[in-house]
Order: sequence, then C-alpha cells, then structure tokens
Amino acid sequence: FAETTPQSVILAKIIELCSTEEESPYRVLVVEDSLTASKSIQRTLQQSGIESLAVMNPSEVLTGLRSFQPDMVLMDMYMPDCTGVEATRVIRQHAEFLSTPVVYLSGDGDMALQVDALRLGGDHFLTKPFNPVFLNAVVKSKIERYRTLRRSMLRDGLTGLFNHRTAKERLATAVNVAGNTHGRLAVAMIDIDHFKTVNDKYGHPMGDEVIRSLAWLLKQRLRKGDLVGRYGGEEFLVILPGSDAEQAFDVLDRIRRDFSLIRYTFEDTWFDTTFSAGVSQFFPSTNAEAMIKDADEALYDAKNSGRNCVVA
Ligand code: GH3
Ligand code: MG
Ligand code: MG
Ligand code: MG
Ligand code: MG
Repeated sequence: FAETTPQSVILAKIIELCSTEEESPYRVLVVEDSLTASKSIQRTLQQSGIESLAVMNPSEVLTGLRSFQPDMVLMDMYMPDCTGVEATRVIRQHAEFLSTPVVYLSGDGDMALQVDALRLGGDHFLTKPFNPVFLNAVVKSKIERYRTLRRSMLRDGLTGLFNHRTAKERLATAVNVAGNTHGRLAVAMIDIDHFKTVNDKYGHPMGDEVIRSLAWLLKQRLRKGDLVGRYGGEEFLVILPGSDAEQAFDVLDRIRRDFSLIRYTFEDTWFDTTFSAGVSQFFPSTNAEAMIKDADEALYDAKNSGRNCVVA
C-alpha cells in the first residue's frame, strides 16, 4: 500500500496480516453479474453469520481474493466478459489460491457443463434457483474442511504455533510492510537452554510438555499484532511489528523471567528450565534472512554469556 496511507490503516493492516484466521467469521467471495442474484445470495449467507463480498466482474476476482481473503468463492457461470470456468482457471494459476474452494452457482443445469466445470478446478456445482438451507450447508462444509486443511499446512502439530515455513513467510511480509511504511519491526530467536538434559533426565514426553508450555506462555504474553512460530525443535521465532529492539527486549525479558519460574513436576521431584533469546531489528535495506541471522548471532551471544538471558 501507498506511502500516503494513514498510520491507523497501516496498523489495522498489520494486525489483519498477523491475526489468526481460525476464530473469524466465515468469508465468501460472491462472483455474480446480476445484482439481484448477488443480493439474494449475500442475504442467505448472512442468515448463517457468513460474511461476503460480491464482485460483479470476473476481472475483480483476484483483487477480491487478495483484499477480502475469503475462505471460498461462489462463482456464477455466465458473465459478460468471461465464464466462471475461465475465472476459476485464472484463480488456480496463483499458488496461494490453489486450494481455495470454488463452488459454482448457475442457472444452467446441463450435466456435461457441470462435469466440465468440476474437471477444470471447481469443487462443487449448485443450480439456481438455490435452496438457502442447502447452499449454506455446502458453503459451511467446504469452509470447515478448507480451514482444517489450511491449519495443518500452516501450523505446527505439537504447539499450534505457525510452522517454520509460515513463520518465515510472515516475516517476509512483515519486512515488506516495515519497508513500505518506514515502520518498526523486531524479531527474536528463542532457544531453550540445555534442553537435551531435560529429555535425558525426564524423557521425551516431558520435553514435549516443556515446549508446549513455552508456546502457551508466548501466545499469552504477545500482543495481537505479534506473531510466533515454532522455528525448530525447541526454537521459536517471534515477530514484533511496530517494535524496535529495545521494546522487543523488554517483552522477551519478562517472558524469559516468567518461563524460568515455571516448575515442572516429575514423579516425586520437580525441575525448572530457562531459555536464551537474541533480538534483531529492522533497518532499511535489510531483509528477512539478515534479520534472522542477526537474531541468531545475538542468541549465540546470549548462550555464551551464561544462558537464561536476552541479548538485543
Ligand atoms: P543449548 O543450551 O546450547 O541450547 O543446549 P541444548 O541441549 O538445548 O542444545 P540444542 O538446542 O542443540 O538441543 C536441542 C535438543 O532438542 C535436541 C533434540 O533432541 C531436542 N528436541 C528437538 N525437538 C524436540 C521435540 O519436539 N521434543 C522433544 N522432547 N525434544 C526435542
Ligand atoms: Mg450470470
Ligand atoms: Mg536448539
Ligand atoms: Mg537449546
Ligand atoms: Mg530457574
């Protein structure tokens, strides 16, 4: 977005980029050249609490997908500029929308056309006039599956945090935003101290428990716009848009202290554990890779200065 964008809009955009998709209402992009039809579809979806955006022209589909971030597309078949099938082909050419469900909603009940539409990237075919209850049932079931699939692709199974790949992708986005808006951005790399000893003394399941508890603590303590991923086994990448290294240090150091206070009970004894963290911050002409490298170097310093500390 442009450099003239007001600060509040930029912040809203950052929060939107970083917030979790899971709890938000279902969203459908309605592609339909008839205003009467799209109004009726949107009213039906609204009755199930489903949010929608209608576009009347297939040329607006990609913009709609990018700005509205829908969970699926309800696609008309016959429109002035191109058919629904052609619009779907364009959608499928973009990797990020490869698995977005496309459900056709067309007045044409011709079986050969329906089969063709499904063969060319569609997920389902409904005919008009539609039954509102059935339409909403199809939309909900498609979206539920899509969100489950997306979740398993984007997140780590043990902790529910973003996985390595997603965390790196989100960092690249955050770096672009910081670059375009002259905004602040900090990252932190966290690594649990002497974690091999935890596994050796108390077993792997207990080690998993420690990883999960740190993930939970991070989720509790970070702000809405912050983002955390499980970068490796017992390594976590924290992305803090709008923060500089000093602010990130303060946040991370409080979390470090609180993590060190957690007592884990094991058989008739207990133990505690600590982490070290390295912080780096955004500056013009840096990139995601360099920010991670800087944070890693700071983490190395933290380990060398005795662990259980944060280095910025
Ligand atoms: P340091 O303070 O230098 O970080 O020492 P460390 O023992 O933590 O060393 P390092 O970070 O190299 O070791 C990470 C260990 O974490 C190695 C591996 O066995 C363990 N680990 C990695 N992933 C998992 C996991 O998912 N569960 C459990 N229980 N252990 C894991
Ligand atoms: Mg039409
Ligand atoms: Mg490690
Ligand atoms: Mg470690
Ligand atoms: Mg302690």
